[in-house]
Amino acid sequence: MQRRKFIKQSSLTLAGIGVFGSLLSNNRINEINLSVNGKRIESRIFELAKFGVDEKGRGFRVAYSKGDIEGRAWFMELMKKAGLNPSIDAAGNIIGKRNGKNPSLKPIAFGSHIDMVPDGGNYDGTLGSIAALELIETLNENNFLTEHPLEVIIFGNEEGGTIGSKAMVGDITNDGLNQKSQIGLTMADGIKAIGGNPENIQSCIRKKGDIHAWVELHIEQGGILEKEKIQIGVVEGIVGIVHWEVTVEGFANHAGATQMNMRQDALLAASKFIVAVNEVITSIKGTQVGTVGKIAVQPGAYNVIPGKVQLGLEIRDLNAAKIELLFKEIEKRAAAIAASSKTKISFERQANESKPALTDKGLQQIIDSTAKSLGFTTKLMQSGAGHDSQHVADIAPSAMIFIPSVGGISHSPKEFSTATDMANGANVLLQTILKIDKL
Ligand code: HGY
Ligand code: MN
Ligand code: MN
Repeated sequence: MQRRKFIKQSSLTLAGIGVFGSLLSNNRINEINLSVNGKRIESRIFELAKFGVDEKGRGFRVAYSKGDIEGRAWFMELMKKAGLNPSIDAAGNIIGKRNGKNPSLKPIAFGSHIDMVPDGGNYDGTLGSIAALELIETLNENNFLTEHPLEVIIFGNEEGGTIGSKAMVGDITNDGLNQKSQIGLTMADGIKAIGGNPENIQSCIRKKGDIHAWVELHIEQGGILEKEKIQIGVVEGIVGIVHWEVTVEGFANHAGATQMNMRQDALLAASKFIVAVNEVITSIKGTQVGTVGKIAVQPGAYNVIPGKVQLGLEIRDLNAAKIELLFKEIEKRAAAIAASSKTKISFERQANESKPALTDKGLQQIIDSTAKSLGFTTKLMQSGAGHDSQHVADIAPSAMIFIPSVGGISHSPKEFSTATDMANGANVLLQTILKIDKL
């Protein structure tokens, strides 16, 4: 009995060593069996959402704010625990690195951003960032070593003009650094606040060839995938975005004593301008969009005719020339409105614009075939939202994976994606990275 037991135990032990041994011999696991921990992704989405909540309970982890700094510190702690040895580059981007078997190969990079718009949602950018970390932890837990080194990149200030990714590809200018961020700091001061070094911004630049490939997982932020009941979006192109500060100058005067035909009402002119923007943008076929997203009226009193109005104009399209054409039309309409209302309408183009970018066709195919091999439905589509990927595309083959946004809502506290969709997206990202690694 004793002997039999001993033999039984020893064979189990041997078997154990055999299995354990094979686990240790890198990658004996069939990578297709690797899959992410969906619960951990979801719980971290809710964890990160706690940073930057303002006194009204609104999500306010806006770039360079206290919430952004705290959220980044929390994320970097997790990166440290995952062995990524996180650092912050001169533009404030967080970089985490994992060795591969072959250090001579260029890194495969993935990630996104964790800053948000004011009163925004909990999934825009955070999904791609948390999923990137999840990939590393899944590989760690399975002792899986890729051929290529891996890099997790969390870009700084995506929402305020994709500042970190523009800087990484050498596209940030002094004007861009002096432009005001959402919380009123200049971009340069904001970069300093998150641990960057704007005086030495060039040091963060990556050249063509420095990154083997870049893939970003992101929520769609629109309603197409949900409407067509498709699980995975394969992004083919990302729109260009241009912003203008628009100033309408009239003449502030007494609202009671000034006859209607004697007024230079800046807000009336601004209102006609806003309608004109919508008319110009919708006057031609296509998927272009144009928005006046912010307005400030001076002096802002019942009994004073507005003397000055500041507006924010944004135009987006996959075709940069069409953006210029539409803006020219809007300028013409503005001149006519100014003349008829005896006001002055001027435009100041903002430095931090984004060019349209097509994603890499080869990577699109890998994402598509990977998603299908995991049993998901897919759709090739463009992104109406801007992303860091459109800048990384300047220096490396880049691609994006979308998952559905419930109700097509984003940049809103109502933004939501299901845990299942998030895990689906993260698994497509994981298997895509492993496929790229083997090519
Ligand atoms: O504005 C955008 O399109 C992106 O969410 N930053
Ligand atoms: Mn985003
Ligand atoms: Mn966004």
